[in-house]
Amino acid sequence: MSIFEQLTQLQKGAEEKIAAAVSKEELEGLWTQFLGRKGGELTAILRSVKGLDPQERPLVGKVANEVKGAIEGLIAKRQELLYQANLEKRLSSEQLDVTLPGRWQEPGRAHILSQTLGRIKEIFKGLGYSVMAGPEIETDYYNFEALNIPANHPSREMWDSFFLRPGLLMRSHTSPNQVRVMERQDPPVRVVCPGKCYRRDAVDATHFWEFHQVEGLLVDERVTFADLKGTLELFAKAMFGERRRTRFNPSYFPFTEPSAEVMVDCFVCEGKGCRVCKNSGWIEIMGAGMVHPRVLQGVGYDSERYSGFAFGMGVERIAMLTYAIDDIRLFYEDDLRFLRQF
Ligand code: FA5
Repeated sequence: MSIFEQLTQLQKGAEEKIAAAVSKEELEGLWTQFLGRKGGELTAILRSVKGLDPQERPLVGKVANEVKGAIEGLIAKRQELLYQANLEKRLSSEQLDVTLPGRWQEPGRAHILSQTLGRIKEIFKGLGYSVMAGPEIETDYYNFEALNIPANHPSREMWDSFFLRPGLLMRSHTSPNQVRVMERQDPPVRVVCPGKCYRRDAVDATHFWEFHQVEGLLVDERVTFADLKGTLELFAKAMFGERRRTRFNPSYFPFTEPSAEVMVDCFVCEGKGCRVCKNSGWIEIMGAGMVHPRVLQGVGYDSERYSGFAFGMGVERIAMLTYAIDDIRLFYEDDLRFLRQF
């Protein structure tokens, strides 16, 4: 068989195989089989060119190039054909109905108590306070002793607590943070400490067994009760608006002297008296007072030189006043119909 016949035969064989190929991989295999540099059938034929008449060589080379071009062209064409067929198959099997409504992902949001806490912190940050946090599991020392509430002191009943074991309890207020902060730093101190508290209180519209407080503490030279009143009145106006009125009632806390209860007029009845304010027209939002000298001395402060005020506000009560919510239990029931409103 002449070399030209060989080449023609090769091309014919290739044409048949390429036309029958059904995958990209198969086509790649055919390319190697016919045109591969090492061991390809065309290469093998061309090797024999060496023994040819030198005058025939250029013609053989030309024809071989044509055969190569033809095979490459066929492979490319077949590849394109297979690709299109494959695409059509996929398009018809993976149908997409663009008229279907999308899957709605409802964006989450901060719980209303977190939002309220955020606002309280912002207001005090604006007044130059820093924000700190302390542990929820507290020792008897920080929760009571260091706050001038010795064991068996009758005022411990004010904080009916969940004890984990003797000497260790779920903190019943955020006031232990006063001591923790003062132990760590010298005056001047200006700090708010938000956090969860736990008490064995009977649950009603304004009491829950877990709730949040924000403790505030300011210690410096010449701090007076007027500073406390001014600060808290400013806070109440920033938080509730100019319309709400505040009132300071004399009160008692072992760690402040004098002490006060801060009340805001009831948002439900506007002070006339209702279930929420227990007919008093006022809702208590925090306890406050001038830090007792014994507490200052306990952390090594010079109580002659320094004085300070402290307050502890209930975050739930503040959220109730801000958003006109008449039952504290709503915060903890995880009812989305309620939570989605804020
Ligand atoms: C205290 O806990 C004091 N540590 C506050 C304080 C701090 C006084 C610094 C002086 C200086 P009291 O028990 O009154 O005080 O609680 C403070 C506030 O926490 C209350 O005004 C109320 O808003 C909130 N609170 C107390 N108990 C509950 C409860 N069971 N559920 C929801 N809120 C509560």
